[in-house]
Amino acid sequence: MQILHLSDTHLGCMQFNLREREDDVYDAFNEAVETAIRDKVDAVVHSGDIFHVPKPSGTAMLKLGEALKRLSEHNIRFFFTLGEHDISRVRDTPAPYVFHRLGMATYIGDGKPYTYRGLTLVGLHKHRRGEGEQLRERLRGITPSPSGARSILVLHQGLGEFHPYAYELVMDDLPAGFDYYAMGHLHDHAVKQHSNGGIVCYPGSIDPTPGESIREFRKGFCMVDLSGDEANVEFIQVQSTRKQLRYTVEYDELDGFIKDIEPRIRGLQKKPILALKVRGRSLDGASVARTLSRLNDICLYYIWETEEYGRGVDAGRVYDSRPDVDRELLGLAIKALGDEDAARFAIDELLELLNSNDTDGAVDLVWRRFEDMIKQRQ
Ligand SMILES: [Mn+2]
Repeated sequence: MQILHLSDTHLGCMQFNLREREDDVYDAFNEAVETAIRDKVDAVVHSGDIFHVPKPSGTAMLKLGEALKRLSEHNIRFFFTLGEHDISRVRDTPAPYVFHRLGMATYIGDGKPYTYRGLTLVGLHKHRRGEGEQLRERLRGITPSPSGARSILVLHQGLGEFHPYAYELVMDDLPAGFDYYAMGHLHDHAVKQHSNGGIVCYPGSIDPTPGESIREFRKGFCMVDLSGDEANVEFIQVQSTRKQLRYTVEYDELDGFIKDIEPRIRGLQKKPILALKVRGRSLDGASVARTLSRLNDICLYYIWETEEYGRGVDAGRVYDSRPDVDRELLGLAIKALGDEDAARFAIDELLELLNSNDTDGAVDLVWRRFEDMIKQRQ
């Protein structure tokens, strides 16, 4: 029994608003599908965030539909749960669920066990932070296959042991006895063995999404062999990936730097994306821009910032790693509201809707939250 596990495909997502970046995501997705077919896996398991938005474009829908058709021609079943990107805050049929209803894929986010070629699959759809208690309650009701057959649990949640502040669960909340915990939500690949013996694995996103900074990365999916005593996981890196590179360059050496990297960049199969920090004294922005314009031909997209010595860091400096703005914002909200749960609700859920001008969704969410609070007090 072998499965291909992938997650966070975010079909339809378009980093930097570039059509090429949308196509990159489809390329990566198709690569996973073709690998499943070539390696004759029994099933593909998707742990959620199939689409980037709850109302995906026709093209994104078509790409999923075509993939499902290819897989079914090779007798490979596609099982999935839903991530927060798939679920609309206003009541509607989630887009991936359409394929379940048409018999082209199997939704397993309802907590019921599914048996397939001797394997038991159970999953839950994404539960938001405010629903943590309901989620843990539902997990307590889930048990692996009693027959000793292989079983896997499919979830789209953050785990505290993998991500120190964006999580709803810890490993101890996971019901024991599953051979493999097919996780989605975190976009970096990570795998750990649970103290109960099972393997807990995030394949990560298949390509960088708009929230991820420009940096070098490894994106891919997992081949999971369940025929031995223990699940055996192999991470397969996507080959069609467009490289993203980050450099810090001295102003004086900028010209030489571009001459240096040009042949390397031309050797790549796809034009890369570049983030540059140019450091020096008495920087002339216009001259930097002129020099860098030579990158237009060889890069799909580049950004640059300057840092003037002696003047500290300019306001628009490029961070070496992703700044922890989320954490800062959350800290301030907790201070203001005096309650962590309320702060997480405000930042993670309400703010997101209000930012996209979804007032109806925000009102609906506040009502649901209010009803939940009343229920909890009864
Ligand atoms: Mn995601």
